[in-house]
Amino acid sequence: MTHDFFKDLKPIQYEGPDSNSSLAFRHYNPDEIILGKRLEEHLRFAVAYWHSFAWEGGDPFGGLTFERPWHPQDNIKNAYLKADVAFDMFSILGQPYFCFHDADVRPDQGNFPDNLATLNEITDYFLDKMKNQKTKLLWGTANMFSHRRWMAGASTNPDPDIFAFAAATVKSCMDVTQKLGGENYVLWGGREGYETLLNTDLEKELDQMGRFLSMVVDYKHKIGFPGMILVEPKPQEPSKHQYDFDVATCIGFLRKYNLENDVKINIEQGHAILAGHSFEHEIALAVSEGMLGSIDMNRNDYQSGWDTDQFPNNTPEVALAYYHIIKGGGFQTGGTNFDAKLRRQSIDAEDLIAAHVGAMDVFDSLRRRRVFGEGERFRRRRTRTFDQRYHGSDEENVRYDERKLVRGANHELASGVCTNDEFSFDGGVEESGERVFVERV
Ligand code: XLS
Ligand code: NI
Ligand code: NI
Repeated sequence: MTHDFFKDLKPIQYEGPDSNSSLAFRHYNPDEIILGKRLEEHLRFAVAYWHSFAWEGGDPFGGLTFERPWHPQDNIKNAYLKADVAFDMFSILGQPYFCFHDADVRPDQGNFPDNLATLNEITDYFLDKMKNQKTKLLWGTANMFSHRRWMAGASTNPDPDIFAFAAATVKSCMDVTQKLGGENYVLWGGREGYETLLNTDLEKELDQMGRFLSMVVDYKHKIGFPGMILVEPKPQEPSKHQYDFDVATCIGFLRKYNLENDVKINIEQGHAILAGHSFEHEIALAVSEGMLGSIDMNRNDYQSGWDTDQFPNNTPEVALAYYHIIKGGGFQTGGTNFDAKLRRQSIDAEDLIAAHVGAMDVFDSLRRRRVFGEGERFRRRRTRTFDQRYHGSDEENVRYDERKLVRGANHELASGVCTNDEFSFDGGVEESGERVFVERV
């Protein structure tokens, strides 16, 4: 340990389901082999630097509650101290990854050259630490929403100087992400949106955002960054309306600007809820379109209408979501980032560790094959009429035969079966004496 913040906490171990300790894993055993792979490699957990170390416990009604030794965060000395404590925590928790924004790790000195110099300095310090412990970087990103310069947006800002500032900022963050071997680069556009349509030209702003993202992709190729570029949807907050509303909107946007091969999606549970979707809906859609990148695994309180960024604590919800991820072939460059914060009265150092340990244990469901087996059975059963009649009997390798489908539909129409309002036609499959109907869509 480089600092006494965590006192004598020892690295967290797997103790099994009978353990009473909140500082031991009861269900998450990183070395357990599930579906041919270590659990740690399936889940690829990451700690978010911002909520764990930069957030001071404030909410809209009150300021900091945490009073950490590295506060105030306006000087480089405390940035070093914060880095020491962060990497101490990573070695206690043992999670494989972390994520950070530029603004989390260096003080803000109000101008680009000084901020760049301290960003480079601190990330060199990270690099040294990463040589001595196993923690890797899942993704880097730029905070282009907190400072007052971003009040009217970053890439969609009407001031060209701010657009240029945003471009330089992302370049600097991609450079340090590459230096640290980051596996992805994320863009979340909290201020890329609008407050009122009375002063906003949607077409112009979306083109500007498309141009910006194309520059990011060009730069990725220029420097040979091997990682994936990810965008993170969120429907609103802080903007009244954000352009990256949800997975479907992002896919449409990426296709419009021909970016769908270079950019994938980072899905956050809380943002899915804010958009009026379930988390698994967003994941299943991204998987089915080949667009799943990574996960921010922080949930919202269903009674609050904002991003509460809680650690996951709902086992069935996680089971349904990760069923789709595993079914889709699992993470490639992505992982499970806890973009989650403590409750503001959880001020003890060990709460930081206990919150992550509890969250990691919630992924228990992955160890239950039944979830996966049954999910598949139900899904196949729903489409079996189509599969058997039009796709052939090989369910693993279905091929859609449109001509056959049209011929079938014509036959049904001609034979007058299609008269019922409730059912568009009689599916006609006899199976153990049971008639199967296809519901009208
Ligand atoms: C905010 C976002 C943010 C991104 C990274 O709601 O979730 O934390 O993940 O900028
Ligand atoms: Ni997030
Ligand atoms: Ni969020």
